[in-house]
Amino acid sequence: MIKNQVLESWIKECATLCQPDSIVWIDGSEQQRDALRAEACATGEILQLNPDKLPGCYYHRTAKNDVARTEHLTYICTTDKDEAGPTNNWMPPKEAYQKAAEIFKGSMRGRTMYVIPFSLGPVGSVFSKIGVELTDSIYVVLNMLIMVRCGNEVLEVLGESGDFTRCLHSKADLDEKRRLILHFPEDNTIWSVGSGYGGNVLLSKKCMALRIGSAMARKEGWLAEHMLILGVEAPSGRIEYVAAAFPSACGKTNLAMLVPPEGLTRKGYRIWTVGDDIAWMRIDTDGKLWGINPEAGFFGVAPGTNTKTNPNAMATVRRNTIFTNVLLRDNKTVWWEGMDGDPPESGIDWKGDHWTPDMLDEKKKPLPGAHPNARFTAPFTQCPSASFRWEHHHGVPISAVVFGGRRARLAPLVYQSYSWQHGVFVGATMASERTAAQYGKLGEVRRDPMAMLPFCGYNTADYFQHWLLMGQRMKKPPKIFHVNWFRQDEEGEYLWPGYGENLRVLEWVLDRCRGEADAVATPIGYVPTPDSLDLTGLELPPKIIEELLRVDRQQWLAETDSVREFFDQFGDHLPHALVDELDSLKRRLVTG
Ligand code: GTP
Ligand code: SPV
Ligand code: MN
Repeated sequence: MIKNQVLESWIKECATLCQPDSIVWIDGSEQQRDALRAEACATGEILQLNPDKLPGCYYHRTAKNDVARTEHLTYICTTDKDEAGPTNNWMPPKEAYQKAAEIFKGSMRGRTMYVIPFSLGPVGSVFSKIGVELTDSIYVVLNMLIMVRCGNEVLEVLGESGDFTRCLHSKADLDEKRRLILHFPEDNTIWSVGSGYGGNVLLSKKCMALRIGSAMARKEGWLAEHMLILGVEAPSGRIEYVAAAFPSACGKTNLAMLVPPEGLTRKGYRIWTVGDDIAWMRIDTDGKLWGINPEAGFFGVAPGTNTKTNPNAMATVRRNTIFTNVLLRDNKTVWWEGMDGDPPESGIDWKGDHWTPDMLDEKKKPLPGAHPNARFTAPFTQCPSASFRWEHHHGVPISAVVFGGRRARLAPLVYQSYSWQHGVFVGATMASERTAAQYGKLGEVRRDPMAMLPFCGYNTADYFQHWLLMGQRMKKPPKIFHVNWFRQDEEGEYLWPGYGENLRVLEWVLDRCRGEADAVATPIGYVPTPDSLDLTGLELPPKIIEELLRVDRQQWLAETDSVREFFDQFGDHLPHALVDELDSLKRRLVTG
């Protein structure tokens, strides 16, 4: 085995700090995976599900206080506070290392430290980056084995002198007061302690692919984004790719795995899933933007997933899947709110308590059996719509970039920006209602630029500038759009049916990229004419369509005030181009 001295001495250093009883290298073999599963089953860390109904599937429950990313305990640790910017929590590196070391100290006594070498992106591709995660959790190891390419082949590419992101994780005692998720972009290092939940501990995901990744991307001139990538195959056989950024739990996995509604299937449309959460994109020699999905698995939201909303996800999670914080049925299968069929008569809920569907919580609302942020971890290749270009080392060419949020009011179903610069403004000012994917007040509207608010590893204003520069460097930049599947009526009912029907909007988006669909120029951008959307087979009254596409000047003017406030916090860092865009928007809204 090739020895990387820097890796060896870093592992030694971490072992001295955490004091594990032993160190085990993850080689990526089935044999080792089986042994780890058996061990975790023996300790109760995971439970094997019904092997007839859910072969290769396992069940895990996190601690009750540890069920979503903890953004308030997540820090960007740079020497200069300005580098982290006003939207990130910041700690000076020295203080951060010291604070976390106190918690890491001896935290692995009586435990094994697993060494997981992994590659984000196909092993050896120009896009790819290597990381090594050290963890004391078998649950983390088993998830990482699904989520990223792990093991010896990665060490071979790393070689004797290759660089890698140093990811240290310990559950420690899972105490919220002793939990920290720390990023050190200057040292290419991540330290996470005190949690056992997904995005806090699968360090390849949000921590490396986005926070450290975005900082690398700025330096190296590419983009690391919280985006799905999908291919739309048109009746002619032509496939065009769309990258879309929606905040957590706002529909990326669903859109990425979309099944065309009947009307459009008949037309001959087909969807190819390239990625559902993260996109790394570069400008290729043709002057266009190309993207890959750096991951190898899905860590998807379970509640709401069923054979109608997302049949591809349901097919994906039938085997070799880890279910976290869902309801455990008496027959050792799983259930969650919004799954097909009736709720089971009884089961064990995500907290580990006996559950029946008639139980109520303190507010007299039905007591959920699964946590709203319950997740499945499943291999990418099991998805029936998995793109045949998924592992292509050049990735796929991106025709359109789509931003979207969850907004009951204001944002129409879809609109197109006037230019790349305007599109960056649209992304920079997007907002969404808070979901269960992070701690905080549910439903509160917050600005979430490019769906990266919790994931940008440096000053968000500098990130806007980076986006502007990327556009200037491209010969043929993708067109930029904004969508909102979540517009509601006065009763709180969704106006748009969503899910598969969203393809109707993608069709318009791609037609626009080719200059083949009609639109009206409004103050906020191009909005479809009602006839330019193919709504065949959808029984939506014209009044609803009108409402979905309506741009309310007064509401948008109020929005510009809130955007100005949002921009103000960035001071000198904010690119002038975005202030110009805000002024132009206001002018268009006032003068029509
Ligand atoms: P993360 O994994 O947290 O990044 O989430 P995500 O963006 O991948 O969201 P996901 O696709 O898992 O969807 C989250 C929730 O939104 C689920 O409960 C879905 O059922 C719901 N959802 C997704 N698409 C639509 C849609 O078009 N309309 C409506 N009304 N709900 C949707
Ligand atoms: C998200 O919250 O955007 C997720 C889940 O994709 S987590 O991995 O927890 O970040
Ligand atoms: Mn996500």
